[in-house]
Amino acid sequence: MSRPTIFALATGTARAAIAVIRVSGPQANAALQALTGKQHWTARLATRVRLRSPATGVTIDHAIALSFPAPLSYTGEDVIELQVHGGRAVVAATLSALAEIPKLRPAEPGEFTRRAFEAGKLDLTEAEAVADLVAAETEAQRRQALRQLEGELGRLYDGWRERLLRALAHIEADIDFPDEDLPAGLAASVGLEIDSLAGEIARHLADRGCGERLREGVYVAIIGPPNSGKSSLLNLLAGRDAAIVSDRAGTTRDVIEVRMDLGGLPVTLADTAGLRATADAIESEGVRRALERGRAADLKLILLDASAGARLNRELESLLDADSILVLNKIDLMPGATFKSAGYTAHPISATTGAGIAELLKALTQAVAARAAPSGEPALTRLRHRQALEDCRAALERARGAGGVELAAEDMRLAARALGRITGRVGIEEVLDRIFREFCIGK
Ligand SMILES: Nc1nc2c(ncn2[C@@H]2O[C@H](COP(=O)(O)OP(=O)(O)O)[C@@H](O)[C@H]2O)c(=O)[nH]1
Ligand SMILES: [Mg+2]
Repeated sequence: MSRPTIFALATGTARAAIAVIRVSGPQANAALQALTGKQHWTARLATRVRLRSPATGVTIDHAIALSFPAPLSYTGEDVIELQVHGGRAVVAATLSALAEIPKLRPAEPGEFTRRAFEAGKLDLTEAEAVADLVAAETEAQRRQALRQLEGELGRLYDGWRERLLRALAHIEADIDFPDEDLPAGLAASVGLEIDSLAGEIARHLADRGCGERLREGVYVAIIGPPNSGKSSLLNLLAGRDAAIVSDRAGTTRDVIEVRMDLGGLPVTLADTAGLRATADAIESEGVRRALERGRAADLKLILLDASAGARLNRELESLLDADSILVLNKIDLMPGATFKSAGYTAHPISATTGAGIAELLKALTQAVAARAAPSGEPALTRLRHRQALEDCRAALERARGAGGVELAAEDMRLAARALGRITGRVGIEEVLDRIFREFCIGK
């Protein structure tokens, strides 16, 4: 039985000039013929067509059609792409016309890319990079995703795996032909290779999570007592009124998040409820959430009201660490005052006049860059990869300590399998569904 032919809108659902609808599978060309009446197509040549409903013959739209015959297509199957006018009704009518054609069904999220992976067009790290590129909001995220799409990570992990398999082959030769005269020093050289691989993997793992943070965004929480101007600062940095500002203490009760682009790096900036003891049940839940976000945040902006004495309460004191930037707000109320702080560098600002904001932004951008800026090295970008690499490293360590070649060989096989899981060479069935579920439909 041949696999179903799938179709989906590849572009977003917002109204746009053009929408692209993709069809992939053995019936793709039949579908194109059913919609256009035209039988012969030049591969990859944009052709103007009149799309009609196969059921009623009624014209749906004037469109551009492209045919990508297998195997020179994204999925490796016959693919057609229709560029229709981007209105909702045009898209809906085209999709329902496709649904009427036998053996066609709507695609699931990531199904096109899954087929591309299954056809060997991409390895799993490259497939994941497609999702990252689609999700990339900032320049650095785009660059990281593109490097991964171009195979940088896949080559690194496959390269390690191949070295490991080569070392394993030496050991297996020793097991299978114990009486043969294997080159002297073989066991020692295999041991050295394992050490050097384990060292490279350990260095790759010790990247302080920069690649993963770049993918997900650096989380920055604004924390402080009520009325210190946290919501005002968030609005100022975000450039819009995302949070309610009021002179009533206890106004912000939930966590409000905005996405920002700081020098190409993605940041989620969170405004939180002011920290204070309160009898109000909703407000105290807000305080609990504020503390939780503060502890989990990559960076904290601890904001105090300079005109109110700028004292740290016990909760704030406990949050102040190397990931904190201390900020003194409302300096406009204290003209002529100088701000000296004991032990900490504090940034004096006014969320009302904008004084000091440029300097604060500079400090924040630097702190974000220290946690997420890409280095020249290929970066670890996903927890899935990290876990497999940890498994690999643990197996390599066991191999080094194993009492006998057979046991060492088994651990090396496990280590190689852990690496193979990352690029999708082995043991992948259980991870595929999870990976491709995270995609958009149409990709
Ligand atoms: N004078 C002055 N007032 C400010 C400044 N920042 C905030 N405020 C005022 O302080 C009050 C509390 O601000 P808000 O942003 O709601 O504080 P939050 O409770 O920490 O979120 C509001 O009346 C703001 O207008 C500032 O830099 N200078
Ligand atoms: Mg507030």
